[in-house]
Amino acid sequence: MLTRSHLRAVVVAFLAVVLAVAGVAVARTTSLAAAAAVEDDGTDCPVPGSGSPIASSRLPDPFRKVAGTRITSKSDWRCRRAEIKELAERHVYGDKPGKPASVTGTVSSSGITVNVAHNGRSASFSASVQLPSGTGPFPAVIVLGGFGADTATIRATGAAVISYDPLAVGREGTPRTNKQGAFYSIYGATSSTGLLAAWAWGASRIIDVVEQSGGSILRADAMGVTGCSRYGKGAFAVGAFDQRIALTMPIESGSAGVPILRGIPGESGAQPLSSAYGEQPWLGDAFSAYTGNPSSLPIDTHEVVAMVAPRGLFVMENPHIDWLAARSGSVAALAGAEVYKALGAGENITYWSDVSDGTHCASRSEWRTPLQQHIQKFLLKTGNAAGTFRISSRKAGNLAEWRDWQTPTLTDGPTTPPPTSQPPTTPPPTTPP
Ligand code: MCU
Repeated sequence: MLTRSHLRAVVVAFLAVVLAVAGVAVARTTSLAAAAAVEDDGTDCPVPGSGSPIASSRLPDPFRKVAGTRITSKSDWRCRRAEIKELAERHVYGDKPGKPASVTGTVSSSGITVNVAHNGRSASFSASVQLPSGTGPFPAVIVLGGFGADTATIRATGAAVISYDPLAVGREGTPRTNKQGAFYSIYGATSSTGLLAAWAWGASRIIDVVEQSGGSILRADAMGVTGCSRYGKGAFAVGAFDQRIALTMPIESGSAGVPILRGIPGESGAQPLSSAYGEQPWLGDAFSAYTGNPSSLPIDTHEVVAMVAPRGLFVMENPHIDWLAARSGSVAALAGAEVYKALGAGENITYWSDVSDGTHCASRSEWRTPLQQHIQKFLLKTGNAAGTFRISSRKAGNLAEWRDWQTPTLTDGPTTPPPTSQPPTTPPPTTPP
């Protein structure tokens, strides 16, 4: 007979199961948003060396592997991302080498020094630090260049600001055959790597030093990045290429930043690809093959957006200046968001071009609150603001015009391993004649 105490025990057990399941769900959501503990968690992935030019005016399918089949599970994304990273380096940015043989340095409450040595060459650079009030260790936002992001807005949330001058790592104004700065002192002045990948490499070395510092002042596991204009291009590359970055916030990045490369030739007034390639050596030398025909690129920037997934991404764009290619920017974010959604992380991407002030890199009241909410959600872990798309009607791209693929429903579990080939069954003995 079912007594009252039996009933109570059943209810308690049921509640325990419900709470445990909910706990797992919460843990999963949190871990989805979390940054990885390493710069690149796909170094063990098989990456086919093809990635030859294609011919497609539509955006390549981010879910289709180089070998031809589509991924089916969320866990497949890790190695698909590794393929995209390889294509992005080979065709767009140039190679971003991993951690050099020696990275040393210091972190203090006012600055970070970085010393790098590799293959008998060495270089150093530094960044300044401004702490928020309160007691550390603090999360930190790496701010590239001197304009765009309002550092007081960042510090008011309780995060530190690391002011990083990327020009010390990859100088502007040099010919491609004689690139300068800390990166090129190590990898050579004729390296085919463009400035954006060099800047990204420098930011990764700053994070190495913060990691090695033991975390008493700054936390390496709660890092964000931002920058405006050319430094928005840089911030986007920093976040895409280092999975320790928990929050990426490119501002008004324009051509060679977030906007889809295929969209730029058809977007009236947008900075042409030849100009983005030629104004400064921002992109890798290999991109010269594509300035006139981005349709043959085996990749586009929606997949660079997807490289950030499932980590926090807040893309800010200005629809008042044609040169900034905000329509192509909205398509990159919309298409990249399909990967976020497939990974169950649709809440982690925000795109915002609905702003009133047309000044480039202005300090905008519209972005102040979402910027702080993003820092709270992804760095301080005290908020959970929803991801939003606020696309200005001035420059609203239409994703349907740009894709011929649909977003798959990815399974949660690991992929079913391909059937292992069975040893041939021994044929029955033939009766001798
Ligand atoms: C949007 O970023 C660039 C743009 O690509 C360049 O053509 C222009 O010269 O400078 C912009 C910028 O960095 O402005 C501060």
